[in-house]
Amino acid sequence: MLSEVQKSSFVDKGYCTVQIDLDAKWTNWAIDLTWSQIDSHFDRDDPKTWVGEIEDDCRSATLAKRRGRLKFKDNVFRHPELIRMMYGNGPVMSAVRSVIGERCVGRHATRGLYPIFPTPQSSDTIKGGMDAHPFQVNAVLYLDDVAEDGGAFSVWEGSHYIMAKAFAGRASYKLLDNVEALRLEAEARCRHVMLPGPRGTLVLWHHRLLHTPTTNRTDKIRYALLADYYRDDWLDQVDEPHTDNFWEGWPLSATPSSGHAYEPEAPGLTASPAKRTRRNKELEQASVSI
Ligand SMILES: O=C(O)CCC(=O)C(=O)O
Repeated sequence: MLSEVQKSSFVDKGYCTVQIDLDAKWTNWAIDLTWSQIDSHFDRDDPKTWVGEIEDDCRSATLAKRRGRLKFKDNVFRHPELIRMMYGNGPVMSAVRSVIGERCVGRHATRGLYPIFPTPQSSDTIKGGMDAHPFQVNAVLYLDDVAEDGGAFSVWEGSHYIMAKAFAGRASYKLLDNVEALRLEAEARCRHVMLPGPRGTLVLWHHRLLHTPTTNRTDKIRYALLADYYRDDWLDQVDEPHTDNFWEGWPLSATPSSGHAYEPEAPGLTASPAKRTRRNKELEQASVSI
């Protein structure tokens, strides 16, 4: 069950964090499972070998080119223990039900295991992304401690109210052509925050929130398990248009005291690439607690 503060954060900023008491036996097991998917020329005990071409379930590319980010899905996402960690765990389900409601159902697959290897030489450029598949809330669960510069998940606070316009309806999942313009608007108007946290940190974020994993500049791998959640009739709603009530169908509402977390639209507020790069550098240096 989320507190009122966590629920308000989800409504206003589009995300909240929850500390889950996870047995180290299972997080270590999930880290071992991650390693079972990694190309054998990467030696777990020898970081010097963590270079060059590597394949995950999306593509084969050098670690530098993919900025250290790997996604393991096909061989692991239906693993019963991963499903148990995300859909059979009382505190996780209770937190997710606080934002989706009792009609949130467990699923037969997680998104998978998403490690981020150190690539300290990567550029500072940060670009937000949107996901084009059906879900209502995603959860990022850290399997080990994640430092701010250690590949933390990051979001643009309040951007869900802006990025929702990149979809035809409230549950539709095909991106419209306006997505790039909205992304620039959200990056200019919303605060970008990194979300570091100890092992067991669960980040719950709204499906319309602009987000991105960040570069890992430490010497330690970022380990995470991701899973999507939605209510049992979500897929039936894909053709439903937006309504004036952003939170229709959610057990949440914007309160009179809640404000949008982003800057009001101002004439001349633009996001030139130079400004954005400078701002991203500042943000990367700023310390943001969860
Ligand atoms: O690995 C992460 O921290 C997030 C991954 C992500 O943003 C995505 O797959 O949409």
